[in-house]
Amino acid sequence: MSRDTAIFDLIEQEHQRQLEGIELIASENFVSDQVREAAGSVLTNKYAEGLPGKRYYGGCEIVDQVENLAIERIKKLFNCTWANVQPHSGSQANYAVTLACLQPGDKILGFDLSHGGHLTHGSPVNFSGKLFKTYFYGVKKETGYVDYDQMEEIALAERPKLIICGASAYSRDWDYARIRSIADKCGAIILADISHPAGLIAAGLLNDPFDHCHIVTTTTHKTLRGPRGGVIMLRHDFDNPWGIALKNGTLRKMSSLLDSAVFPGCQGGPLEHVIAAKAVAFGEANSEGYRTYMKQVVANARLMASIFMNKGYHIISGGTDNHSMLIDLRSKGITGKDAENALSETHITVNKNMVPFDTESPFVTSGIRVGTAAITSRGIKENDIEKIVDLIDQTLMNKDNEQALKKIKAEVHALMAGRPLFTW
Ligand code: DSN
Repeated sequence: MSRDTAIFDLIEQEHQRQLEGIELIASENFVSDQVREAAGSVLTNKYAEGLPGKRYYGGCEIVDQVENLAIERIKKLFNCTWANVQPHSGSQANYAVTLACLQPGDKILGFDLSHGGHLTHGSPVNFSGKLFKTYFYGVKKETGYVDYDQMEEIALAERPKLIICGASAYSRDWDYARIRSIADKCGAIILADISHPAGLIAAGLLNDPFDHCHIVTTTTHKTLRGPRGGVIMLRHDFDNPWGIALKNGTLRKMSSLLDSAVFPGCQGGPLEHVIAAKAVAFGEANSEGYRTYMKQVVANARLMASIFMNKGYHIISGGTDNHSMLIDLRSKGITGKDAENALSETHITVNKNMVPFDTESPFVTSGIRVGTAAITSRGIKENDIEKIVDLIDQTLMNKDNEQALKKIKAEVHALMAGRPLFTW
């Protein structure tokens, strides 16, 4: 069979795009060669519906060991007692949690998408908003920090069955103990979706959600630096509070309901090649080298936020505790859409993002979200951060000047030249 040059040429073009540009999308990262090798392995050929040791197909004795390794490694990483590593994505993981915990029409209290939340936390255009009755808390206008008083007020008035914390565009740490005290007052289960800061939590750089939140989900491809995918975890398993029992009358454990919600609830065959790549990434994350990487991600983000602020940019909440920041561009008279487009001209990749209390539509937006996980994987340290902020600022200030943008693009390529995608 001849080589499919149409596809492999495109893959090589994407490889070059990744090598040459400055990648600042807060949810992206660059994986190690071993993660890519596992994800592209012959395990893609195998069907393995079910769980290790309890499959619906023969020939699973090897993939059982792969999946068990992935489970053991993530349990060690987060000091938890149970994990399901099969969700194909973070959205699938969150879907499985709602399937395990809720009935259609039940109430969810989540973080407002336009304040930094995620589609699966109750947005009306997502399953979470279509199947459930949803309520939202947001950030305080004056501070940009989560408004826990508002969360409590809505929780006590509406008594949701599930409170979701976690975000896609929020640069501050979460007060999980406060959220637990609110949930206990209204009898809610808490889902912490730690997709963005998972790596920082694993490295001990942020508050630990596990002791306060009943269920934790994450994606594996953001700060965790693994293949695209999701995971569900519990530190403390518990009897489900809804009286769902086995034939012998014993209540089913939450872990058992979650396993069933993933398969057969919302997925078929697990992607064992991706699970192998997850196992490799979890192994890498269980190391001193990874913890050093995470500390550098945070140091780079803090410095970047402070340099932006010195240049007159408005960072929501006035800084960052994690790998990301949300920049409100209204003071500079530029929309998020125009900023994203201008930056792509100079080969700096960001995404336009709603800012809290935004007056623009989600297609235009007033802000951009910036993250440092990917550039740090390429070896960027503090001494390059000022240059990167300068290149962004120059691009935005010259967004209609083609000649200036060309010159900036050449500087971007020079800064990234010779850097591999992944450095350890
Ligand atoms: N789309 C992801 C992000 O960019 O944060 C969340 O799913």
